[in-house]
Amino acid sequence: MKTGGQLIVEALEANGTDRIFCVPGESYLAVLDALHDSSIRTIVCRQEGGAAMMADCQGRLTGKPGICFVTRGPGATNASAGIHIAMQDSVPLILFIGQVASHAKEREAFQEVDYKRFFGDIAKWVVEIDDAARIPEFVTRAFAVATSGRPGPVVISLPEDMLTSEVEAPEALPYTPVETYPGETELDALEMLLAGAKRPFVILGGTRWDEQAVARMRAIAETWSLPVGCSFRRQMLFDHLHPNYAGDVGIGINPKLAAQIKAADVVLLIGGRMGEMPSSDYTLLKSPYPDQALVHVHADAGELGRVYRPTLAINASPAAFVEAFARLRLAGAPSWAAETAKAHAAYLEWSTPPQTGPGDVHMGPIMDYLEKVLPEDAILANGAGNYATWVHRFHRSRRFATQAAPTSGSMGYGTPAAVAAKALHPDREVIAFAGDGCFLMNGQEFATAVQYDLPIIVIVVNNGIYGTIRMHQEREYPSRVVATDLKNPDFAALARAYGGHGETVAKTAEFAPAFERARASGKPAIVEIKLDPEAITPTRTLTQIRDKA
Ligand SMILES: Cc1ncc(C[n+]2csc(CCOP(=O)(O)OP(=O)(O)O)c2C)c(N)n1
Repeated sequence: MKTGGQLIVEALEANGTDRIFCVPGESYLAVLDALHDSSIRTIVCRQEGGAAMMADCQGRLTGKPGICFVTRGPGATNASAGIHIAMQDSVPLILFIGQVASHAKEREAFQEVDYKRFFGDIAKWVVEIDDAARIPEFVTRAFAVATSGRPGPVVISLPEDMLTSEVEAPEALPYTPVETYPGETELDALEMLLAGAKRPFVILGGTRWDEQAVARMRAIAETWSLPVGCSFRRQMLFDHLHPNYAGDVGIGINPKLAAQIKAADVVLLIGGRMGEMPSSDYTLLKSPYPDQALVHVHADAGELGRVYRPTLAINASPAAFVEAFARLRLAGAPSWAAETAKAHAAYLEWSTPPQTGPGDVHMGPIMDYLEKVLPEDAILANGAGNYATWVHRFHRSRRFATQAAPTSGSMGYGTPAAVAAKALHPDREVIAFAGDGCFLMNGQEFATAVQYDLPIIVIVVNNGIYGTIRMHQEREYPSRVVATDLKNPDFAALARAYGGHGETVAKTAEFAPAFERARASGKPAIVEIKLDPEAITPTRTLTQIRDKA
């Protein structure tokens, strides 16, 4: 006989879980108690949104579900921020929620929420376990659902009395990963399409990639001289210094790259959904009928033909697809090789930062410095804000599993993601970028970094405004500023108050020594950059935007 709490922990162990992120609650004490006897590492966080984002980052970097435990009601609603991110980003995650006891259900008991309804639209599957004997079945199924097809978050609600009940249950067996391979017919059709192509273009996106798949894709690009772009916030899928790399298909895309994609005759979209942001609001590829012949490769058949009618639909995971694609050969030399080289030259020009700008701190030289000193395997995390443009446009990503940024554009992601990344890879450098607005959405997880001795460096780009919104505001309603000014704390002092290391950078030249002191401190650190709010984009000032409105 075992308690529900013990069975949950055993099922997690059986499925290979080695850590969980949580905020405790009295609703799932029986699970916490079972964790006491387990080798699973428990990372206790400061807010459930941060905990869920950590689980998302774990899932994003490993391809295996990140695990998060929260309490009912307020815990679950806080965690929803991370669930939405995992959903939009196709990241495997399992959120366990302590639920009210069975006798109290449907009375709007203390902190009671109907999770099927609450999470219905932002989770892949939501289930409540009423019989502890079925825990092994449901937990293993949750792993299968979270990782198969298009991965995503699963929510499991755990009534309190179910967790304390003692039952006999079958042993939990690990989930069986499901692979989806392309068929010979699809590969023949792909070969034919590429044989007739004059201006092909490859866009990589989505999840279900791994290091080997990325290496295979690189070899394919070389064999076929294909120009390759990475979808919004999927830059870790292709080496940016590779001569076939054409650029980031994201927000504020290089106009030359946009023109190249629009003019392509065949677009090979591997793994991505080509949503509103990467498609520049459905203009690069038109929905539902693209101008280009679209080959769409996706692990979930439900995504094929959902937004774009593809010329050729291939239901396969990126990893399985590139394995098969690597076996195809082109007859003769590709006619587009010169265009591919030109596209890379255009990328290099686009990703070279300006060296000056308004104010005393210039982000261009700072990005140059980071590019020089950060190792190729450093992990960069960020949330949303105009500051992120500096990272996405000027960081030349080299390797797989080095990026953690939500395509949902959720603020507050960078700091918790960095904590999870550092816990996963203590030997690698982990840098979070945040705006002043972004940081304070989940900045309290800096305390988690201190608690677990995880020396992340958070670069807070402080311009004293919710910059992105101010930019839109000045463009749409010039000089009518509402709700976008911020009065901020002293971020370096805040870092020290938490027990970390703090630095303030008010001039460009101060950045390098400040960053090196942060690195040498061996502590979690915040490096605050005091950026002039006029430096709202790498190329335009707020005043220019206002004057042009
Ligand atoms: C959770 C969340 N809330 C609100 C927004 C809307 N939003 C997008 S960017 C932004 C401002 C970001 O400000 P900051 O982090 O200071 O960066 P900056 O743009 O100034 O560089 C806001 C409020 C969002 N994307 N996510």
